[in-house]
Amino acid sequence: MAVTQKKTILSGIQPTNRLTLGNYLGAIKNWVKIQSDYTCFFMAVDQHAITTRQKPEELRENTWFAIASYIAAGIDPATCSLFIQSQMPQHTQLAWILYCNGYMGELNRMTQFKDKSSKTGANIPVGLFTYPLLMAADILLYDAQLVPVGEDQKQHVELTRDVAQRVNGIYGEDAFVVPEAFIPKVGARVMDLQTPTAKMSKSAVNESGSIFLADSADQIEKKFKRAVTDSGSDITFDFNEKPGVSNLISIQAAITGETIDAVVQRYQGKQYGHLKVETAEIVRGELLPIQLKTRELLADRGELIRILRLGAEQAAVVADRTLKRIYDRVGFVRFES
Ligand code: ATP
Ligand code: LTN
Repeated sequence: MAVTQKKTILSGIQPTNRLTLGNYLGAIKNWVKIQSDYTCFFMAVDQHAITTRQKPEELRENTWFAIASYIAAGIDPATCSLFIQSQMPQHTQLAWILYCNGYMGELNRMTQFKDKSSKTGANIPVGLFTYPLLMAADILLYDAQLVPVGEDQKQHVELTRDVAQRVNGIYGEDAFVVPEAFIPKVGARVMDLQTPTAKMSKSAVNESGSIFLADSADQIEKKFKRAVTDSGSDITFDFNEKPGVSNLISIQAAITGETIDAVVQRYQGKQYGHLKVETAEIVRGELLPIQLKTRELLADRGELIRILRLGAEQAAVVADRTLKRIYDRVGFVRFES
């Protein structure tokens, strides 16, 4: 009987703040759904996080929180490798080789770099510029075929493909596995509740537009009640005409698993107020068990450490293999130990 090997997926979130509903619906919930079909690597990318200034104590706490949230949301540490990026030195080792094969011009075209560097003032950290190549290293190190990310990260995965193909052209076709972005259909883009034309983000200046996974029931209710809606009173789905209303509809669909049309149907003849209150209820119901489990896990660091040690060990098997392969291809002297 032919043994079909599972494909490998890898993804990560920056622990730059407490995670948001956007991170959950755009990333983690999707990971949970697909985890049994793939060999999975999920991490907290703390090295990416320091491309913007972080307070050390907050970064550490947010990193623990991210890992606890993954598990609380349903990532199974017995079948997925869960780890923290900075605990795997192989990522920056491979990144150096990619820095020598990526081009200034292609990094300059990255929209996230343009956005973030426009906000730093005159002193733009080098890491903000080279960031996509560290992300490429994260992905290529594990021979990942699929990279589950939101729309906003597609450009970085495209860059990873370009660099991987370039390296393969120079050092041999099987140096790297060329990955693909894997973008969920529903819930791919959760928008800010106050500015529904911008994506919900952990580091938004106005926190009332973001739902954090740690928000209380009361905070969730208040934020949805104050959510910006649109002119008119009909509940229809159209991100150009009605971004606020459409955002609430798509949040509901992402949680309940209904189609957008089914949610719209449920609101025929109802008002914006109903939509807001019920979206808050649905979000609260989804987050409550995750919050309880996260708290439990954070109170037991010993268990989290056990999970992370195991994840790092599993990850190291693949990462070391790739790094050796690439070191040999590039021409670095290596002694077998
Ligand atoms: P920051 O505000 O620090 O830039 P962020 O909240 O945008 O962070 P990232 O760490 O950049 O989040 O993203 C982690 C993952 O979550 C990515 O796969 C990203 O596509 C997804 N994601 C982030 N925000 C959203 C959102 N609003 N809607 C859907 N997916 C999102
Ligand atoms: N750049 C991504 C986070 C990230 C990532 C990765 C995602 C870093 N390395 C590897 C997928 C695979 C972000 O900001 N969301």
